[in-house]
Amino acid sequence: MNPEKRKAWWRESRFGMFIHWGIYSLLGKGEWVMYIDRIPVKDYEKLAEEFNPVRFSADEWVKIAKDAGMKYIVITSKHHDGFSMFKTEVSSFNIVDGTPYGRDIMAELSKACEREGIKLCFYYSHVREWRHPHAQSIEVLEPGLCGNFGNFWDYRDERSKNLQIYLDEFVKPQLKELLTNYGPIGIIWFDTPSLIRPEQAQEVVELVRELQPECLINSRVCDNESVDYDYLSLGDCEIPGIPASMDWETPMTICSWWGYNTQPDNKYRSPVEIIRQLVDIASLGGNYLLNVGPDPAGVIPEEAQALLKIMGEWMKINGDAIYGTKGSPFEKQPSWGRITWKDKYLYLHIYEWQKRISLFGLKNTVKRCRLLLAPDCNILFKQTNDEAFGFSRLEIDLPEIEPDPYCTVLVAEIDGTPDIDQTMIQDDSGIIRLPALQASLHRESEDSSVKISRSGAISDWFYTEDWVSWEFIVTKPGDYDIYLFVKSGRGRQKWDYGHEAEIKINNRKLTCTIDEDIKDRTSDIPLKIFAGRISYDTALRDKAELRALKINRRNLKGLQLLSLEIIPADK
Ligand code: H79
Repeated sequence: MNPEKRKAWWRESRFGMFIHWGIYSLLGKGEWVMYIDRIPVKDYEKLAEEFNPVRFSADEWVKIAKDAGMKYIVITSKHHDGFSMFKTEVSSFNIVDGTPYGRDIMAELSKACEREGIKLCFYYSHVREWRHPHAQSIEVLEPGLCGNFGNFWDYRDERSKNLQIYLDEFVKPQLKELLTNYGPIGIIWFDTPSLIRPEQAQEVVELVRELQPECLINSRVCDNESVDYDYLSLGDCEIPGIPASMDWETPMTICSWWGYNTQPDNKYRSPVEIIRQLVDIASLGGNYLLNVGPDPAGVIPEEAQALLKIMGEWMKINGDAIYGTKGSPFEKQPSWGRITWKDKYLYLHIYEWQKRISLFGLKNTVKRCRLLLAPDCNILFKQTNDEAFGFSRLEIDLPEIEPDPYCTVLVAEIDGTPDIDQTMIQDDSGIIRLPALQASLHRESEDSSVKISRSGAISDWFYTEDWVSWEFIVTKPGDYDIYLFVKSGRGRQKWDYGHEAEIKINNRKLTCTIDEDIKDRTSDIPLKIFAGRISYDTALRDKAELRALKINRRNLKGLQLLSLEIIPADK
């Protein structure tokens, strides 16, 4: 099966529902409760006897997903706890043989999905499991850091564990059941590949391919690119700063957790957050897989349902700007929102409603503009071309209407596919933002490893011989403050600070020190470092060069730069 053909439905979909449901839901502490509370297998097994989700309705779940605008459902068939949410011959610890409920919810979901045209997909934890004595325990968490996310309380002898036995005796027979008994499956969504060897993972992949050639496989089957997976799963809840190099998807939770959680620290996201996450991701060409954790009775929590309802109302009007679209053709995100496109349509997702928005660098002719929420509203626009600097500008007057509270979409119909001049130009906000993605990297050190990371930062910058530059156009003379935006570390990660930088701009040389902001050590809000004030007397094309005079690389993070920004002094 041609992989491109296999992926077509998934690319078109853009938006799916993730469901974490299992016997852990009974405890209301998320899907990791067995591990976090070190519950022995023999005690955990007793939970199954209490699992009786009498309010479960496959039709209702599928309707909720469909009404929200989701096109596929990925549900936990077996999570790390080892309980199978489907009928299996491999172990009686499953929903049909091990619970008073005794029904195969996957069979019911498969029928409901088929009826409604939703693709059913299975999450399957294929390496980490706390019940099987041969599942993996010791894992490499990040370079240089090991941990034990396995069951080390029941199965203490780490050397007796043999992942191959688990794969052969448990995982593969279960995959065979999942891919035989429930009709066509959209994706087998693997998780936590950890130390599975590429040849072991490739065997798993081949089994899936043999059983259902059209079924997709995500990259978490193995941390090794030699394995033939279909698309990249980013980190849990990771929203990248730049498009990934292949088809990708972000798994996201609607609240703080995946599995049902009733703890007081569990917070739901807001409608504006989830709608804009979907748009942000679509504008970078990715899929959004949004998770809900049904309760032990089988009900999707009310808070989640309310959010999905709002999402669905937005998608009903704006779905055209999401389904089947491609990521923004512009390298730089506009200050007012995000962009997607398909065919001859550019979709401008406006977050900050205002009298007028501008778009720079579009070389196509715009034929007409319309709003998805008010198609009949007449939209005035103007395209001009600056002779001196050779850039094009599209100005759109936004009508005086009540905008969508989350994101208002304007469609610009153009002649053909987008043709973009990526030159950086001062926009209406007056700010000239020079992002990492658009920097020219000058790798002048012999050992240079400097690159743009997925988060959109210049990273692995360890040597002072390397430098970066940007070209840009200033349209408004005046006084400007120069800032560096530097990535800041979160959680247990140790970041590097104490760097010194030199910026050449407008024939001036500015220097600054990049130090830790001790007030807020844990947030990932970028550090904003002031480098100095400059003054432009006329409009001009300029170049900024950034050199590192000193880089502290003790924690192997080095200088991680997000952007250089030229901000009007009065802002
Ligand atoms: O299924 C969801 C998660 O259970 C799973 N991936 C998503 C899709 C996942 N597996 N591993 N991880 C996520 C990493 C999780 C680490 C943590 Fe923890 C679990 C952080 C908090 C709970 C381990 C236990 C570290 C601290 C406590």
